[in-house]
Amino acid sequence: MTLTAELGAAAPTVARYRTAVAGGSGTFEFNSRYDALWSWSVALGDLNGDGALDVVYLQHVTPRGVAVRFNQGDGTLGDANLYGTSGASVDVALGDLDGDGDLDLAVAVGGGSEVLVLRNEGDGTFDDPDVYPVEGMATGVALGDMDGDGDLDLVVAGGDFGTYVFRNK
Ligand SMILES: [Ca+2]
Ligand SMILES: [Ca+2]
Ligand SMILES: [Ca+2]
Repeated sequence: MTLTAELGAAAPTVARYRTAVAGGSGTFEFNSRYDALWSWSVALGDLNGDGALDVVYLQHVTPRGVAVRFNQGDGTLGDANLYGTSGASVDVALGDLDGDGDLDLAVAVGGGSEVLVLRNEGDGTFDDPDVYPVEGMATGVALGDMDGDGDLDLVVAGGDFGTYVFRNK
């Protein structure tokens, strides 16, 4: 399945695992580095719909937040757009959570004991997040259609307090 076809499909998509379309040896050489303050967790997805994979990572220390760097089309990345978080965020997952065809973000904020959902405005920018509190620390987040109704649900690792499932309404 090509990236374009996958992102254009009506079915919910989670941009975490992909199959290479051609070749590759499975060994790597360093290419480039971009400045960040304690970069933590990383995910790829085409957030602005231009066909090129963009990069999302979490900036773990002040100024804390969710950082988005758009792919310039040649694999190089532009400046970071930073969306602030109250506490230190530790994990991010991408998927179309509101079914409008663009990739949204789910972020586990360990320092704030909450999960944030940032809905894509369509161009890879994000308004204020929806906040879902959990007990203890949120330590990980994953997206998938848990109840088989066609939309992506939210599963959160909550440290000592267990694992939480949030069903998409
Ligand atoms: Ca893009
Ligand atoms: Ca969306
Ligand atoms: Ca569902």
